[in-house]
Amino acid sequence: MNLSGAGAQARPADRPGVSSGSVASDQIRGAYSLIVVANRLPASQVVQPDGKVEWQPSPGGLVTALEPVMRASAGAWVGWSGSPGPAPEPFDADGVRLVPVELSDQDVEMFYEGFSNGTLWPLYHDVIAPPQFHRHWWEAYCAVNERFAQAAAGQAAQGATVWVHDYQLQLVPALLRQRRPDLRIGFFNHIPFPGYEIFAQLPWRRQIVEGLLGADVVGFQRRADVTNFLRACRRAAGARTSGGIVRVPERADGGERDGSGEVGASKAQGRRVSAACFPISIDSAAFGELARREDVRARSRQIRQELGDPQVLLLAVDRLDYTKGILHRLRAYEELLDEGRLAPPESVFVQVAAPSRERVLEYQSLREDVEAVVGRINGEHATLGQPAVHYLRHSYPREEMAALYMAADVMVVTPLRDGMNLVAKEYVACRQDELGALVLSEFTGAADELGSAFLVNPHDIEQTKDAIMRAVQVAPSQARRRMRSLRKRVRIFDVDRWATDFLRALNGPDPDSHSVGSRLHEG
Ligand code: GDG
Repeated sequence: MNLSGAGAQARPADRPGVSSGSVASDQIRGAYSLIVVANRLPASQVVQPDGKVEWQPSPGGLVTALEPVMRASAGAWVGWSGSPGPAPEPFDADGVRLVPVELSDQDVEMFYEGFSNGTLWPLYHDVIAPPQFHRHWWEAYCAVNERFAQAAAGQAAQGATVWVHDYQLQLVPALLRQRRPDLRIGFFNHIPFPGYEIFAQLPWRRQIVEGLLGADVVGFQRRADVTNFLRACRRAAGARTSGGIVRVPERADGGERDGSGEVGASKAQGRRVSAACFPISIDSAAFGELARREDVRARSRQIRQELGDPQVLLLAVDRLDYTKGILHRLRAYEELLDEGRLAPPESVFVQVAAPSRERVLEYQSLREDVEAVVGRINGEHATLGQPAVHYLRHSYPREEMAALYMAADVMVVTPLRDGMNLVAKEYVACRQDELGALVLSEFTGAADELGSAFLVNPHDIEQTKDAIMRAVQVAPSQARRRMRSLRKRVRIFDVDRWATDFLRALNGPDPDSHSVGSRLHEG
C-alpha cells in the first residue's frame, strides 16, 4: 500500500456524503460500499526521531487480499493506528480510505491488553493461560466496540457491505445493525471459538453471542469452531439453530432483541444468521515469487553456510506467544539432543520469536522461560561458535523469512492451539523445490487442510520427537510426494479465494449457500 500521498486527499466529488471525521453521527451515511473494520489499520503511525509522524504500511495477507477488491468498490478500512491518543483525520492510501479510531492509553490498557488479550485470547485458546475477568475491562471493551461501530456506520453507503474482523470487535456487528439495519454485515473470527464448557466461564457470554449475531454471516477458521459457536448460540443466548443457520427474532426497527432480554424468545421466524468456516490462507503466488528471486535464493544458501552447513536445519517461526507451544517444542528438541538422536553441529535449530504484547505479564514470563530453556540447552549442547539453538527475538523482512523457509529442512509448527497458522502455509508456498518437511500440530486450523504434514499432538513430547525424527529421515521421494500435495492445497486455496468465498457468502442471494466455506475443509 502506497502511503506517499497520505494526508486527507479528497475523494472524487461525485461521491455524495463522505463524512469528514473519524466518528460520524448516526444519521450520516458515508460513501463507501465495502468497509473493513479491524482492530488495526493496514498502516501504523510511527514517530520519527525528529518528532515527525509518518504512516508506514503494515502489509499482511489480509491487506493483500482485500486491497484489489476495496479499490474496485470504493473501500474504507476502519481501525486503530497503533498509537494511543487522538485519532488522525481519515485519509486515502492507494484508493482505500483509512479511517483511524481513537484509543487512549487507558483503552490500550483495558480494552486491548486487558479484555482482548488478558480475557478473550487465553479463553478462546483453551485456557492455556488463565483468563482474567474484570468488569472494568469489559466496560472498556463495550465502549471501544461502540466507537468502532459508530465510525463504520458513518462511512458506509446505503446498503454497503461491512466486514468486521476478530475477537477484539465481537460486539460491533449488533451495534452496527442497531444503527444501520440497511447494511450487510459479516464477521470473521481469526482465532478459535472455544468449546461451550470453556466459553461459559465468560461472565458476558450472552452479550458476546448477541453481538456476533448482529452479523449476517459469522465466519470461522475450522468446522469445529462453527459447531462450538452454534452451541453457544443455543446455550448462552437461547437461539434456535438449524444446520449452520441461527434464527434471530427481529423487531420492526431492525434490532433483534424482542424485549424479553432473550434472543429467540418470541418470533420463531426471524433474521437468519449463517455460521460457516472459511479457512484463511496466504498470498501463495507472492510467496512463490519471493522464493524464485535470485537474491532470496542466494540469501537462503548463505544462511545455511552461516549456520555451518548443517546436515539438518530445523526452523520454527512464531510470535512469542504461549499458544505457540515454544516451550514444548524446545523440550522435545532438548530430549532429542540428550538422547543423541540429534547432535550439533550436524543438526541446528533456529527459533525465530517475533516480539509480541510485551506489556502483558504472561508474555513477559513466557519470554523469561523461553530464554532460560534456550540458555540451558546451549549450556549443555553448544560448542564454541556452534549453538544448538539459535534464538532470534526479532521481526524480519519478508525476504528474509522466505530465505529462512527455503533453507530449512524441517519446519516445526507445534502450537498448543492456533486458529489457522499462516507460517505453515508460507513454508509450503516457498518450497518450489518440493523438498523440506512440515511437522504440524493437530491443534492448528491448518492441520484440517494440510494432512500430508507430519501431524502431532504437541503435548505428547514422545510423539513430537518421533515426528521430528521421521521428518528428518524421510526419503526424498516421500518428502516430495507430501510436499506436492501440501503445495497443491496452498496454491488453490489462497487468501484471494478465502476473501472471495466469504464476500460471496455475505452478498450471495441464498443465505443457505453460505455453507460453501465448509467445503474448503474437504480434500
Ligand atoms: C492470528 C491467529 C491465524 C512472524 N514473524 C515475522 C513475520 N511473521 C508473520 C508470519 C505470518 C504471521 O506473522 C503470523 O501469522 P500466524 O497465522 O502464524 O499467527 P498469528 O499472528 O497468531 O495470527 C492465527 C491468523 O491470525 C490469520 O487469521 O492464522 O491462527 O492466531 O504471516 O509470516 N513476518 C515478518 N517478519 C517476522 O519476523 N515479516
